[in-house]
Amino acid sequence: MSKSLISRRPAFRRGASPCTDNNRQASISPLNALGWKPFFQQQLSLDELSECEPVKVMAVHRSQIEVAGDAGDEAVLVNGPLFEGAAERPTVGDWLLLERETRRPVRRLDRVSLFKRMAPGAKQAQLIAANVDNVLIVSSCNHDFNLSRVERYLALVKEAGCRACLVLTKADLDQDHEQYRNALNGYRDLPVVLVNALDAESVEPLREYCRSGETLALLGSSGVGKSTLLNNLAGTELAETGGIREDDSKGRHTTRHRALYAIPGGGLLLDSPGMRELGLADVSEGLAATFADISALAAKCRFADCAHQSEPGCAVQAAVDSGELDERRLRNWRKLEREVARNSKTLAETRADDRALGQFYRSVQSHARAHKKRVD
Ligand SMILES: Nc1nc2c(ncn2[C@@H]2O[C@H](COP(=O)(O)OP(=O)(O)O)[C@@H](O)[C@H]2O)c(=O)[nH]1
Ligand SMILES: [Mg+2]
Ligand SMILES: [Zn+2]
Repeated sequence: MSKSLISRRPAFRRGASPCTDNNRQASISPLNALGWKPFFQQQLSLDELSECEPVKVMAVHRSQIEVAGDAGDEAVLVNGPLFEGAAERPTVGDWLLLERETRRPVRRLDRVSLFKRMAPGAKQAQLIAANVDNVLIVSSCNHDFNLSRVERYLALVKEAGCRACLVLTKADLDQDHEQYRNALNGYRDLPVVLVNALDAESVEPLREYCRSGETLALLGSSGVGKSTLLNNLAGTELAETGGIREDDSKGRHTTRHRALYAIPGGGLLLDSPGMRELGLADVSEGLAATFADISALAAKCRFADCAHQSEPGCAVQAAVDSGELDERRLRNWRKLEREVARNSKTLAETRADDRALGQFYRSVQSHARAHKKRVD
């Protein structure tokens, strides 16, 4: 890639760059403010240490990637694979190594965490974000509030090993807060914060999730107030917000692309467009952790292969009967287990197809080479 493909610019989200005075005052290097950690540093060879520079992917567009690093913010144009052997495009939050002189991406560093989803009908998982530390699961105090959806997000968050907090927005519009608190009684390891996302003071408790050097992701349906939260935490209008369309209450998709925003004096915040379907794939452990209570009950069933339907001695059904286990929760666990199994099968088939196709190309190439040698 030639140098002309790279454009360097000053802070692309002005007033909110991690290189702003706020961080300088706290004497945090730009890289550390972006979340650079020993885990990433250890991956660099001696050559790479002298010849390359790490940058963080702040936004991914069709033909360019916005990155930030010690040198400020710049855009890397993408046409074709990002670097030799790159199987996939990087995602927001990824760390890339750029060649210092040419600003050409050399490789992507291993990730601490990765969020991905299966879009409906897709054969491959779509990457959502990498290297996220904390997650705010955002729902509003209205018909959007849905425990089964919270459990879906939790499976994803636990798989990635992130810390999560449930934020219930629009608390100013609904005064019956107790119903939400009661519904969440059983979720002891999930802190719940009710906020008016439009009010700066109200969102203050959420700052502990986006300290300097940390990356916080906002997950939730469209229209629940993710961008509003972001703007209030940043203290400036960084992301566009929009009202919910009255006719279908589906929410206008004002946030069009996924991007990381630097909070002055704090960490990075990921805002993404609402994903109507967050299909789960490769999250077996996260799912087991989210429903650990059901697994614990299942261990007490009389039969090791109990399907928890109508078998005698089923501890899971007994817990439903006694009211200890919510039947909705059991139904959702079954549904998500099936979904994970189905999507994992699709992913495994896609990988096998890709491998077979790769082998086919290699054999065609080697035949062609052998033929050429004979002709020569
Ligand atoms: N009254 C009230 N309105 C809110 C609150 N949070 C968001 N809104 C409004 O809900 C609409 C959607 O918010 P937005 O941040 O764009 O949602 P997003 O799609 O999740 O990013 C906007 O009109 C906001 O002003 C809240 O806590 N209280
Ligand atoms: Mg938004
Ligand atoms: Zn059972």
